[in-house]
Amino acid sequence: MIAKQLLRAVHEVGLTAGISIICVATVNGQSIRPPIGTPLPDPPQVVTSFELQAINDPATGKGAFVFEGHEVPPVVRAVPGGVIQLEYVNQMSRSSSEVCVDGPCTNMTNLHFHGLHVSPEAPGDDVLTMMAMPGESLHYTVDIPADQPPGLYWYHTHPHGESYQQALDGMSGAIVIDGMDRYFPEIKNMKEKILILRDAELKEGDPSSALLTGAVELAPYSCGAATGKATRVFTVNGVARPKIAIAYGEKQFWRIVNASPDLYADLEVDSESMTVVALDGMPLTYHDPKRHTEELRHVLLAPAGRVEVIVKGPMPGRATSLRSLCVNTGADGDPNPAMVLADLDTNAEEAVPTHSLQAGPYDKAIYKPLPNHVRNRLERSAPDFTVKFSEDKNGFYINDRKFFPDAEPMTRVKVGTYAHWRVTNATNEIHPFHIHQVHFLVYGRAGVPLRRPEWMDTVNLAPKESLDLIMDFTDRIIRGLSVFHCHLLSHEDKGMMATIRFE
Ligand SMILES: [Cu+2]
Repeated sequence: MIAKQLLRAVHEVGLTAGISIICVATVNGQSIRPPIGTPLPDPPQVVTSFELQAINDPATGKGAFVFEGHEVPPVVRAVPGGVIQLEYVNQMSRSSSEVCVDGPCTNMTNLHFHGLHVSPEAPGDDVLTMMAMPGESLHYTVDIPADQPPGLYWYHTHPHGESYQQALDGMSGAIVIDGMDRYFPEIKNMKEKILILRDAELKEGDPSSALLTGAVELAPYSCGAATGKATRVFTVNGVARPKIAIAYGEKQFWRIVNASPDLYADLEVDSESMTVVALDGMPLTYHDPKRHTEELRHVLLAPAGRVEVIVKGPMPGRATSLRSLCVNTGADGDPNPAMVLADLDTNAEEAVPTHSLQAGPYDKAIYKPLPNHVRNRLERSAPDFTVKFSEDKNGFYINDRKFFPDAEPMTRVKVGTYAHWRVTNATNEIHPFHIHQVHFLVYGRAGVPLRRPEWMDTVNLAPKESLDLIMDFTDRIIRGLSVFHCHLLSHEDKGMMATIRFE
């Protein structure tokens, strides 16, 4: 109730002032607060050739991306078979006010193109040797294969030891590989909305933090086994609880990425199921032409996860919101309470005209069924490789080792093959497993087949859970040294990452 009153007050202040941005920038350590309750902004879009600058925001000192003079990272739109050309200029300061794992952040930075089946070597999706210190630049040429599944991907920085802080500051953006309508022609006539979930930090005793928690109706009670207070809420395209314009009964195509370094989103639209068409950029039908969409009441998006859904506008008189439900992160996990992410608003104006889907160069949908004999063989075989996540007071480990850049690769795999991997979580908190450049089929839990196997590039592991995966190493372009890691980026920074050689 109080939350609703607060939100109303916020709206009224905004209306009276004739402006939409409420909270004011303050100096001396207080951050600039995101706008609350305004229409969902549509991020700018670029088609594959552009310059991006990394800076420190002059008011807050936080890391930020600048594109065409504004601190709004663009959505990169590309097609299968296309190329992303990106000049990445590090203009961050040489002395940082932010603290990373090993002391003050050095502001080194680079980029990862999360989920794309591209080369892990320079000048592509290389997070190991490509690194820009302040004053330096990197030129990326990312060749996208012709059979890249069309869908939602994203780019974010990946400097080991500083990934968490840069992701938390919002140094990330969406990538859309066009052509989803080849698989689901019905989306061609729908408005597309790209929703990027990031974080706004809460500070004890800070009045604008109270406004934020009220606005998103942050659940005051702890949930699950985690203890302590939530320190963050989600924003959507930089706004806390934006309004998403949608007409009664109108179907829209929403592409949602969780760009938080460590908050989980268990997404639900009130009183409606969501029609899921793709997970982690992968159309559900990509490996199975007979499969179409999936009606789900809620979808868990681990940090870095994406989902693409068809959402229907609410019936008259029914207030409908997009929410994140409570996520039980485990006894050693961080609190991840329920909150409202956005409101579906049948009266709201579109913030700016939405763009239409771009057609790819290919007429037909490409499918890549997993051969039955391969699947049967791998599912019955012992794992080719096991990943064990563990932690203690000194750090976070994969197979009892902390990441060390000069170490021998933890594993080597043959390009052109599929492999059975088992990922296990020996800790009392959840961790999302991610491997660069590769999608995998999550098909079993503790040796028992899952009812609904899914292809993903980031999968959550519950405490003490063990999952069986079929890794797709068949893309010939993916060759060289790469990494797999926990996508709770503070864990990655503290060692939960390892190298793999595709050879
Ligand atoms: Cu982790």
